[in-house]
Amino acid sequence: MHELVPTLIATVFHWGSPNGITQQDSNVYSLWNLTYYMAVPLGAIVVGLIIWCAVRYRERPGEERIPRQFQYHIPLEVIYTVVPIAMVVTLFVFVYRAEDRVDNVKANPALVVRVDAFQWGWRFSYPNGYQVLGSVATEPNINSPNLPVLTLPAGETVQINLFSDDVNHSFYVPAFLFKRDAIQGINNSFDVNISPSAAGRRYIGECTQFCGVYHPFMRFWLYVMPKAKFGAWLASHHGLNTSVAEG
Ligand SMILES: [Cu+2]
Repeated sequence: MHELVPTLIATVFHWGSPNGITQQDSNVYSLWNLTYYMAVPLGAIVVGLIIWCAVRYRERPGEERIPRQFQYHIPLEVIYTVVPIAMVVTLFVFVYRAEDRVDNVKANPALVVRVDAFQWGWRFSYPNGYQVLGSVATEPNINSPNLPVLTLPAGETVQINLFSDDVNHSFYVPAFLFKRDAIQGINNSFDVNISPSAAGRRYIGECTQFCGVYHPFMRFWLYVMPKAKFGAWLASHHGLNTSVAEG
């Protein structure tokens, strides 16, 4: 129930998009808006014309006849060829630019975290050797509170180096407005710069690539820590942590 109100607000005000929490997600969010700014008027024109035609040119009683037949209206055909091409080209340019910015990985991030996806769970490895390992229990439960926690600092660039141990998985945090596939043998890297206003909150993350029978249970928490606390937190954590409910 507590999820319902924000979801409704998002549907009304953001065309259904969640609120993003990273610097990178504004690129995706503007693209999302642009699509709707183009699609909604276009849809209104098309549906409006269909309804208008159906009402205006309907067959009235006693009017059974073949109406006048029209074809080859050149200006109209030019318009309905040129306008969609212009829209597709516009979308292509904006998608290309947004992808370019989202894929841009900084040479010197403040923190690099390795994320390994596997059947079925996640391993998060920090530069000091600290690892969080969470795997699906023998009796999986979609509402299990025992999810592995990926703790990240707010307000600085974090690079995620994403790997898969076995089959294809996908790393998805809805609040990032972004997901990336984890593919065996390939290191997929991306940067996130989480907004300081997200600090102290946790967000759900999940695998979005059907990766086997326990795929739906392959979830994790993202916990956003204030930048000032993060260094001390990391320094006090060592070794392998498999008690995953922390955060
Ligand atoms: Cu998976």
